[in-house]
Amino acid sequence: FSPVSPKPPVHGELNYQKVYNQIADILEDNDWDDGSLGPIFTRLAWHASGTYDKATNTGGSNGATMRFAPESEHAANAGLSVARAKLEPIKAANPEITYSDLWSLAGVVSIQEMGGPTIPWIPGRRDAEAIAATPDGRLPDATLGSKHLRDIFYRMGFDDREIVALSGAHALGRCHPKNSGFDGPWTTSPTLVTNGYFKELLEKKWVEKKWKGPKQYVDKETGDLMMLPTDFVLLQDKSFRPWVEKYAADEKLWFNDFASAFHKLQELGVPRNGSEKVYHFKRTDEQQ
Ligand code: DDH
Repeated sequence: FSPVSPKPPVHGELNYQKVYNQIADILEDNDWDDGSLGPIFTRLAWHASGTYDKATNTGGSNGATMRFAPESEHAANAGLSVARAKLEPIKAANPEITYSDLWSLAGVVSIQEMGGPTIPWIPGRRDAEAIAATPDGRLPDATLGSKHLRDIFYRMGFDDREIVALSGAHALGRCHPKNSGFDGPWTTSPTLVTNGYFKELLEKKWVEKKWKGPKQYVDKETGDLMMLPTDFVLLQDKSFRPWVEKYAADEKLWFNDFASAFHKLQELGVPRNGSEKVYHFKRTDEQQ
């Protein structure tokens, strides 16, 4: 007999590894783009968080206000309704999880399952009403330069190294003319998290695409890969470029920096007291 009884299960405490696995199960989708919802889930998690403003402590992943117009209709969020809709069955199966936790968890699942680093994750975000949404213009505009990049990311509390580290997420996915006006993938493996974005940036010869669409770059050799003006800026700016070179040469360094920066991104504006449990999820292929 032990006087200490086992801790009773806390009502509503979710098995987050189970939710992780449920999201992992729906990632593969042969009807979607390159066969995975991982890139668009990553983008949803980023856009939910990237509205943060440190000076006013507004925006960020706490709230999931992109559920509502007008934030859902901000130009930067075009196309993300697909990601939100694809996560609805997971929300229905786990009604206790908030949308804000679900979207940020989907970002973690996607990055890990696509071969990226482990991203520490903390639950506890609370959903808010539309009134808490931030005004349009907080996410980066792909047509602008390094001053704009710094304005946007310094506002969230990131430095130059973190800006470059986060930009490496463009190893994933592609631009869709109907969403953003831009066209094409950044790398030849858009469903794998690799340092390929930095390698392509440095190694390919980039030329302006000749078309009626917005200014973007294509690789001269094949014309299959693309860079946005904001991607190209990382090569031109003397404080950004050294990090492009370091990350292209050392994937492990980038994985570490990316994991820290993505975790930080998802924590922006989330009230914490320091005693929260930090989760490190197992990838599905580590669970067999
Ligand atoms: Fe991005 N991104 N992003 N991005 N992003 C687009 C797609 C994806 C910018 C513009 C675009 C980050 C930073 C920037 C992902 C992740 C991240 C598209 C194309 C545009 C445009 C959308 C479409 O047409 O469907 C700009 C500008 C910046 C910047 O200035 C830094 C960051 C920090 C991340 C991140 O996750 C940490 C991902 C993933 C995609 C691919 C989505 C998809 O559907 O595929």
